[in-house]
Parts: sequence; structure tokens; C-alpha cells
Amino acid sequence: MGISLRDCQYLFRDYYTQGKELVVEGSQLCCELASRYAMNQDVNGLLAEGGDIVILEPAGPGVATSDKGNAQLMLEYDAGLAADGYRLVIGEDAKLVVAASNRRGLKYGLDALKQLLTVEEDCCRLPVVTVEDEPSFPVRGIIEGFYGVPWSFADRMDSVSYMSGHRMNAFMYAPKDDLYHRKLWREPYPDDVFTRIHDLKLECDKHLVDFYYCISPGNDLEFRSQGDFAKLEEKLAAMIAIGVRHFALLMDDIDYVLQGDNKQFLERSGTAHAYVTNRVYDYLAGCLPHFTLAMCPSEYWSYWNTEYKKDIREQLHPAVKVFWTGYFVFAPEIGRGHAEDNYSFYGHELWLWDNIPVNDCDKDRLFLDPVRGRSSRLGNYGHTAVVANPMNQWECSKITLNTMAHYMWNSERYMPELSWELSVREFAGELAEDMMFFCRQNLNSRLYSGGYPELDDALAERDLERLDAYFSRLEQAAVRLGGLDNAKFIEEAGPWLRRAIGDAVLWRAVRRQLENTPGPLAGKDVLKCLERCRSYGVRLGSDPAVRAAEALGIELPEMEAEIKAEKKAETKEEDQHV
Ligand code: 14T
Repeated sequence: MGISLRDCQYLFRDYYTQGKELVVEGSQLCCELASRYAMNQDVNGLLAEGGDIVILEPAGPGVATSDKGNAQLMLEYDAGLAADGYRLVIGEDAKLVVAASNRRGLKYGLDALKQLLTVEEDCCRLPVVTVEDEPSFPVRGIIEGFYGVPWSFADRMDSVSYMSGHRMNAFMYAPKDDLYHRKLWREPYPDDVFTRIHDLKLECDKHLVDFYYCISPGNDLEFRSQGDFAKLEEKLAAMIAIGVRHFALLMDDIDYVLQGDNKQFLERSGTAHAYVTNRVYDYLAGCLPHFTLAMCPSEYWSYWNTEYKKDIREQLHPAVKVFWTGYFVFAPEIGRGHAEDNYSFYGHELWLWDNIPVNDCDKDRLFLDPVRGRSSRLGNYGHTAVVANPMNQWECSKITLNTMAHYMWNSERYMPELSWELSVREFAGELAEDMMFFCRQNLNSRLYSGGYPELDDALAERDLERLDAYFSRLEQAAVRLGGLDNAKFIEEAGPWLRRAIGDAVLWRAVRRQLENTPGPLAGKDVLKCLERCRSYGVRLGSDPAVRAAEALGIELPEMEAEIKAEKKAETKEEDQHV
């Protein structure tokens, strides 16, 4: 099925069409390449393998190919276009033009062509259209910056190709619990880990995603120690050697009050953080003609002015970008006021480290809702990057991340509910309705959330029939999603899917108790189902069965007490057997 006009108007910034269609014969779009510039080398490398589009490259200068295409493709350099932006023209005469000012723009233009293409048995259909598109933020992507078990390299590889397919261009490597990133920042990576980082960097190159190496030396750096700087430089040099050109120095979540010699030497932490960052900047400048450096200040979460920010503003090299998360780490809203203020306090380009959908503080929860509450114009208030800090569960992070990708590309047009719908549809295909129901039970507790209306209303009215319907719907969704053709999702979301089913089972026990033995004390059956629910170690955001039981007057034991009570009962039973 082709993409709808509504979706085109949402996903592409300017979409000019008079509703005409181009139909060419053949079950593939075979494009004869009619131009070739330096940045067009390896044009086929720009297309995902095995797609419906083939580009026939000329055999050599002035030599025509023997193959005949069913369309002509012009790839043009247009300096007037923004980085990563493109213009795609699909003409009635089967002449296609993709113009861009960099290779990534060409790729996005060809991706757009692919999205617009409908292939039938014997023909290809394309809208006759001009698309003019460019991003709201030059840097868009993921910062793997959470606590807890870092992603596997397989996750990271997949995230890179996912990003490239969703117009994101940055992967920032900063897992808090990679020992060599933070705790043992002085130590070089062991060979086997380093080889995998190298492979990841190569994967980034292949997908036109910039790899950022981030390091967090702030916990115990001795600012006057030449030895410490040598260690830091050694770490960076190893990355430079494998082609890394983008870096960040992270000073978040450390005790940043200077002590001892550090205090003697630099007096204030803002000065100290500007000092170390500037030294890293100078080191990189001595090694590389082009590079990017960002820093995360310790005060990354506040929106008021401080001496720390003043020191950074006045002393940090102007080319260094400064991360922040919006106010209070998990920002429900990032509006114009806070954005403009913090930009003026830091006085450097701001990079939004958006703590969505990260769940490292809520390990028993999944967050599956769209990003909401970010000003549509952060780009006008000093922001040149937006990166998402995802969940430990990479596959499950795709739902929120896809909505963020829409925001990153076109924040002015961003619509959370529509993005959510598109994201869920892409993720779950035919099971989109079940997936959406499941997502609606797992909202980000730290952000705006409208609550759980399907459940909350029925609970408020103590409407048993509606509750019955809710729990059957939940169970049905969880069972069907267990059959989704996505092993990674089943593995990651498994505990939550099982818990959803457990909640439905618990609800039925509650229902039986209400009918047979009314009274506030939870019966054996209810306790058993509750224990099973708790054994998964996770819960849905809506927490439906527990809330339903409690709303209907059944007292459920706290976890500890319940375990004790159960243990007692078990020993009794065993005693009886003896
Ligand atoms: F640097 C930052 F921008 C940042 O967000 N740092 C950490 C980050 O690694 C973590 O994943 C994220 C979410 O937990 O928040 C920061 O760490 C915190 C923040 C807290 F408010 C750790 C504990 C907190 F209480």
C-alpha cells in the first residue's frame, strides 16, 4: 500500500503536487544515472540493499550503458540547500531529480523517492511532485547515556541502521556503566571491546551516521596532573586513529564541588570544566582539521542562572556545544522561556539531551508514548541538536524514538498523537491496534500523561462490565503481541506481556471473590495470582489489576508481607504433608 497524502504532508516539509501520477512499466524502478559529481560516487551505496530502486551507473565517461532504465535520475549539488536537506522532483516525463548539498541529503532524497514509490506486478507508480525538505536540527540522534546494562553491540548496530532510515545522523556512545567510559576512564579499552567499537564506527560510516565518542573523567580527574591529561589524550587518540571525529566530555552526575589541589588550582567548578574542555579542544585541534566537541556541564538540568554557568559562558571555547536536558532531568515541558534563558546563561549552542524514553530510574516500567511538550521552535532558541537517551531495551525504544525522529526533523509540524500512530503502525503492522493498546498502558511516568482513561473512568464508576471488557482487551492484546514477528521485542517486552496476562488472570480472581466471598481480605486465589504478577518484577504503567482490586475494596498485602505470609502458608502445607 502506498503512503497516504496526509502522511506525505506530515513527513515531508514542503510537498507540491497537483495530484498527477507517473506510471512506468516494469516491476522495479530502474534509474539511468544522468549525472555524476564527486559526492555521488558509489551512488548505489546510498540505497538500502534489495530495494525496489536500482540505479544503473554509466560504465565510464561518455560510455552509454546498454541497459535501459524506465526512469532517468539526476543527482545535483545545490549549495543553497541546508545540510542533510534535499529537493526531490518527480517529473511526468519520468525524469527524477535529487538535489542536495551533502551526501546525506542525497540519501534522504533517495529514501523519500523510495517511500513514494508503489510497485505493482508490472508497473511502478509515483506521484508527480516536488519535495523540498530540510531538518529543524542539524544534529539528530541517540545518546546511549543511561545507567545499567549497556546495549549489546548488536543493538547498537541495529540502532545505527534504524537511525539512518529515520533521518537521524548521530550515535553518541556514553553508557554510564561501560567501565572505560567513566569509572576507569584512564584505562584503554581491551582489544576485543575496541575492535567492536571500531566495527560500530564503520557501521556508522556506512549509514552516514556520525559516531561520537563520549568520556566522563569528572569523578576523579586531577586538573593539574599532566599524567591525567596524557591518559585522556591517549583515549582520544585511539578513537582518532579509527576515524572518530566527534567527541563529548561529560561532567554530569558527579560531585562537582572542587576539593584539595583542584580547588587550589582552579577555584570554581565552572572554570575547571571549561579548562579541561578547552584543553581537549586544543588537543583535538592539533590533531584534526575538522571535529566536533560537546560538553555536558554538571548543571545540565536547571534553568536558572548561576556562577557555574557564567564561568562556562565566559571561559569555554565558543565552538564547544553544551548539553542540557531541559529542567529537572526529565522535562515534562521545554518551552520558549526556559530554552531562551538557558541559552543566554550558557552562551553556547545548546544540545538537548532528551531523557526520553530512558527508564533507568524506573526499571520495572516500559515507556511507550510519544515525545510531548517540546517547543516547536527550540531551533530558534539556540538548540542545534536533539538526542534521545533511550531505554535499556533498545527494540522497545523504537516507538518513542520514531516520534522523536519526526520532532527532530520537523519540530514546527510535530504532532505527538499522529507520530505515535505512524510509529506504532510501522512497528507492529497488522497488530498495530493491539500494540497501541499496549502502549497506552505504558506511559512515561515522568512526562505529561493524560492518565489511563479506559481504566480510570471504569474504576471511578466501579463499572464491572467495562472492567471485564478492559481486561479481556488487555489479555487479547498481550497474547497476540506475543506472536509478533519480532523476536527482539518478545524477548525485551516478555515480562510486561506476561504481566499483562497475569493482570487479567488476577482480575478474574478478584471478580470471583467479589461474587462468592465478599469482604476486604484477599483470598487465597487472589493472593496466588498477585504473587504470580509480582514474580515478573515489572508492572504496566496503568497497574490495572492491583488498582482495580483496591478500588473495589479488596486489601492487597504489600510485597514483603505477602511473601512472608505465603512462606508461612507453604511451611504449614509442608508440615501437613509430613
Ligand atoms: F547528563 C545528563 F544529561 C543526564 O541526563 N545524566 C544522567 C543520565 O545518564 C541518566 O540516564 C538520566 C536518567 O536517569 O539522568 C541522569 O542521571 C540521573 C538523574 C537524576 F535525576 C541520575 C539520578 C538522578 F536522580
